[in-house]
Amino acid sequence: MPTAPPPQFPAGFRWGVSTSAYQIEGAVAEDGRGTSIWDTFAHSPGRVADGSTGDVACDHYHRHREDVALLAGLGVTAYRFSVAWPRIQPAGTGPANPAGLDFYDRLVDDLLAAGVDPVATLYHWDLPQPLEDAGGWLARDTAERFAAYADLVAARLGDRVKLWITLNEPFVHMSLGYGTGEHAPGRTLLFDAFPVAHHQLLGHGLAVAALRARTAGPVAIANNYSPVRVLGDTDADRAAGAAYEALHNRLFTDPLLGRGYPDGTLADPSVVRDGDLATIAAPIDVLGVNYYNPTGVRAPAEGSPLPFELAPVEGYPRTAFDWPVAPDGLRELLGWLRGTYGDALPPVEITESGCAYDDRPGPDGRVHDPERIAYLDGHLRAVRAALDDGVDVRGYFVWSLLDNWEWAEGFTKRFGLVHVDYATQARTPKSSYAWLRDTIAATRGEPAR
Ligand code: PNW
Repeated sequence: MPTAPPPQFPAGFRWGVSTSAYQIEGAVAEDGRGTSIWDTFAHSPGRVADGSTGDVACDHYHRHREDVALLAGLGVTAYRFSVAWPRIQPAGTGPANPAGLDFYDRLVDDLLAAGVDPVATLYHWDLPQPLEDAGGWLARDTAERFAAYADLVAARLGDRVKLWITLNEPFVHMSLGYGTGEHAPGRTLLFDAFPVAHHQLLGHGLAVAALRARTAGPVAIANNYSPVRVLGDTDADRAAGAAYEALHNRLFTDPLLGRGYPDGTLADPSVVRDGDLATIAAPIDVLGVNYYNPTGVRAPAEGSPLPFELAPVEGYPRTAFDWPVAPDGLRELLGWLRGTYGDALPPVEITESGCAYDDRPGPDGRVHDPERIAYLDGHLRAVRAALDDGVDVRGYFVWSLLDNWEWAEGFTKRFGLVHVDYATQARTPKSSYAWLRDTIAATRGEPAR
């Protein structure tokens, strides 16, 4: 257990937790919600580790008041949730479904009443199935549809949301959803999935314009980043590291910050049309950074279809996901962003950071998760170090408030500060919840060091 006093953060530093719609809401057939690609995928045999689906998940749709009370008790200043596109437009196009907007309207009001700033992500991977049937993110039209949906949400919530996030982790959506097929929609196109990158970024740029027209912002995107550790010291190893860095860290950032696509990625003029890069580079107010771990990269074996090979980074404790616990990687990543993009880098918020452990209530009915406390303590200290390095970090959101439905891992991975018993939906704060509450209280509102 950490014993050193918590680091201090600048006044106004945003303390938050994150969730996403399909992972917590359930109520998939209520109030006119349409089907998403994740409903289809989860209901297809063999796709999810435990055969589970998000049909009920944490039943947050019916229990959101209780969950807002948990946020208030934690003392966070912000809550990052996602809006389910199929609740707003069941078929992905057309007028808004009022009952869908009503749910998020109530959630936003309840958050504000509890003193918690609503941070809304417009897209956390739950594409309306009819849009996938029309080509999904391989189709340019989906970008236009996304902006029209953003407009509908902004028209209703634009007066109260304190930070807008267009897309969550377009890299993971492209690579696991359309590249390797581990996520919905389950397509296996490898590098032929690149148009999915461009159409998501184009959708982001068009949505930024829609949000600017309707709201005072601020506007962000949440990218997943992983510092690259080159394993091996040959030129081929270094070239593999650079190739992976272009794909994971630069493909979704260079064009946002006005540099166009990295060499060797998107050059096809039938995909990238005149004017697109200017749309994508519309200024954003905040760059959301989701960080979990560094990636080990080395030269591929001969005949590999990929220009790199991924390998475990050794020398760290590991989570239940077998991900290394590497807070130094967060400091390294923030330094890399600042060093690579310089003054073009907007202020940063850590929009996800967290870990899965095999948490179960003990004989006392409580969940003791000292590993998660150590994880959060280490990563907060890494953010403090990055601030001292001169990176403008404005907030830190823990993934996640609740144990929830972890995509292809189903219910087998628990990321929450609050334990959920899925049989009863009982919520039990873990010891990390109490630790974070006390840490926020001890650091909140202090003057900058
Ligand atoms: C993120 N990977 O997903 C998501 O934004 C969350 O919805 C998710 O629950 C959380 O991280 C924990 O996994 C990721 O394979 C999924 O590298 C997979 C990967 C990374 C992030």
